[in-house]
Amino acid sequence: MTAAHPAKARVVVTRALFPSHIQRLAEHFEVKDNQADRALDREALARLLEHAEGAIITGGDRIDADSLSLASHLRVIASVSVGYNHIDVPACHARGIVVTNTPDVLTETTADFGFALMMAAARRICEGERWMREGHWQRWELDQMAGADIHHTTLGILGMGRIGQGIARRARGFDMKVIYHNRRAQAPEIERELNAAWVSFDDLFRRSDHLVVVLPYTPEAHHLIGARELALMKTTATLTNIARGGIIDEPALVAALASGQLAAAGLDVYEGEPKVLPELLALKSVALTPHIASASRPTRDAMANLAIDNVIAVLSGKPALTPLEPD
Ligand code: 8YV
Repeated sequence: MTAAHPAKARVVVTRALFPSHIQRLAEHFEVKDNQADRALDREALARLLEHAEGAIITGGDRIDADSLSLASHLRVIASVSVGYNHIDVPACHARGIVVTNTPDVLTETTADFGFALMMAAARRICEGERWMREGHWQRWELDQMAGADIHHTTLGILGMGRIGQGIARRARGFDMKVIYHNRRAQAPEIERELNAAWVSFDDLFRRSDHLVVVLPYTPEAHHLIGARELALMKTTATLTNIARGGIIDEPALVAALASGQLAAAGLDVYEGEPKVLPELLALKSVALTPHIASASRPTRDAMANLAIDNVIAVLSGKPALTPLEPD
């Protein structure tokens, strides 16, 4: 008599992944994918999780007590993101569900993009491109699209974590002075390596020529940057956000840009994304991108593979590679 094969564990995927990811998952699990990338409302998400033992989700999927209400078999939720503000981690842990994210694999790619968006805002690259496409270019002018310099200026980093450090390392090549603010200063050897100095929150706003926001989004970080902070900034300064939209009070940012209180902004994230404030869309001095800081093909591939590795580990009784620990 041949032994019956144990049934494969059931894994659901909320968004389309690369075909190679689905193939990999199918070698191990019974997979319910979403390669058609159908939008899932909260009820559909809860129903999808109902029979699953593992789930691969992304930053757009809100996981809380409601979406977990039917999920009595779920053992692991692997998010294809480093940020996890969309997940009620304590609610998952209370149900014995391991939660994982994708740190490290996206650090360098995201730091590249933060630097690029900061440069685009300062040097008016998006504005110039749009203006050319609109057919405005007739002749050279001395002050045409004249923006701010990057080299030999002061870069401010709000949130000197892994990605912030990646941006600071890039700044060395541009001879920038680097200042940063975190609740706690980094170890002296890290500060030395990055040639970066801790400054107070207000000083970061006062002294930065280019301020890049790379802070995790927590309740304390909600609208951390509003009219008061923007008023501290130099009128020649730029503000770039690659963290989460909710960290900046967007109407206050619009007002600061419109009044000339701030020279330019680079935004990859928005509080109500994918909806964007019409006032932001109308402003020339903002470089806008659709939440793509981690979007290089190799990095998105690595992020999804890390999520898959986490699901394989947990569902085969091993520790997750990158678990989110209870606070
Ligand atoms: C993702 C991100 O693209 O990792 C993050 O936290 O913001 C981006 O890299 C996004 O969250 C989709 O899951």
